[in-house]
Amino acid sequence: MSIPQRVDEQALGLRLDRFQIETPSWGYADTGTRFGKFLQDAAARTIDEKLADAAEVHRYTGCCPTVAVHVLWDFPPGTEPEALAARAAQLGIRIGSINPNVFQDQCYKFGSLANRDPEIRRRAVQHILDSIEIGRAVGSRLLSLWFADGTNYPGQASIRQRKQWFHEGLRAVHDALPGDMRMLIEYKPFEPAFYHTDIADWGMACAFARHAGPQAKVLVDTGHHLPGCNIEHIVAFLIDEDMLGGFHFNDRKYADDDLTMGSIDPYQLFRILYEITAAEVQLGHDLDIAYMVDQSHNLKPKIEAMIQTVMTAQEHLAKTLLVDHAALARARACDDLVQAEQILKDAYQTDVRPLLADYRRARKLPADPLQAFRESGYAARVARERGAGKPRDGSSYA
Ligand code: PSV
Ligand code: MN
Repeated sequence: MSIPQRVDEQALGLRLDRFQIETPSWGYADTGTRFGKFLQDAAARTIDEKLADAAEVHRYTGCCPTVAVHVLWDFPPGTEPEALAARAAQLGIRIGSINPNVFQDQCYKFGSLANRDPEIRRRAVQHILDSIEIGRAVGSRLLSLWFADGTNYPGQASIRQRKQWFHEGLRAVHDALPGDMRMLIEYKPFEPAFYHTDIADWGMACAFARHAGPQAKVLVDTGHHLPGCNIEHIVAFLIDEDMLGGFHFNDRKYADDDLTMGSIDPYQLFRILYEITAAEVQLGHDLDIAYMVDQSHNLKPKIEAMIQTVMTAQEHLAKTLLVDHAALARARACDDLVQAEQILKDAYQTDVRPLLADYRRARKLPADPLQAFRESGYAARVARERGAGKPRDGSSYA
């Protein structure tokens, strides 16, 4: 199916120009499952290498100028945030969202902001406040919060008490935000907690954000939903409440699988992005949403997988920009369900790859970023450099 004549390709290009996607530092490092890690020679070992890899993704795609950082993983003691920001700038990118980590230290075994020990709650808040300072130092305007807090057994703790502790902690964090920094609250139904999770779904995240203050919004990680969940409905609802702050893009088959965006259910990705486009068309302006990838590819080569993700995101946004909104309104006005669905499907089934190739050529980018990266030799070169001293046993490689 070809691009319909009524589509303004210039406007479509300009919307794509404004669709910037943040990639995660942790997506360039060796990762695994709880059963072990399979190492890749080319995987980044340090934050400098992660930044270099992120810069490669931006070089070929032109739409990934920022990198999300995870404070404990990327700022080992002695790291100068300003120096890191300067190194990113030299590579042509910037530090994006700051992700505090109040889940891996031993003290958080029974929770962070919901820990029954006030000293641990205080420590968790302090770490987040320190993360805000890092954000300030690197020029970031996004604090992205995810908590592993929860319980494993009925009776283990008072769910209501823990909720109140969360309100307190998040309010304290919000009070410390600079005026131009936004805080995003991410939810997840389970894992690592297996009975109840303190911020388990969008409604809880939304209530916590509202209670915390006006700079707090909800972050939707597409992998953090139970099977069958209608994610686009959540997205539409949050948009209408002016509470959608950002995404962590990935795909899932079973749980939080961290699979490549659109690899399992591309039509779902289209339906999610369509809700954004529909709202933007109706409102006449872009929504202020942070688009971020949260994927750790255990088996795929990391940079290639990231480029593949970004291209998939652009393709699906482009498809939503082809929807004939006027025809859809007419179909809805006479309850023509078949025609309404067909209008979405026509857009979804259009092959936008030639259009995107032209779009990229016009911006002096490779028409096929993935192919261009593959031909660049970067992966083989860094594999030689980084793979040399790497232990062969994944379990002993931190
Ligand atoms: C948790 O599953 C999560 O989605 C959060 O966003 C973390 O920051 C990220 O993954 C990395 O572990
Ligand atoms: Mn996430």
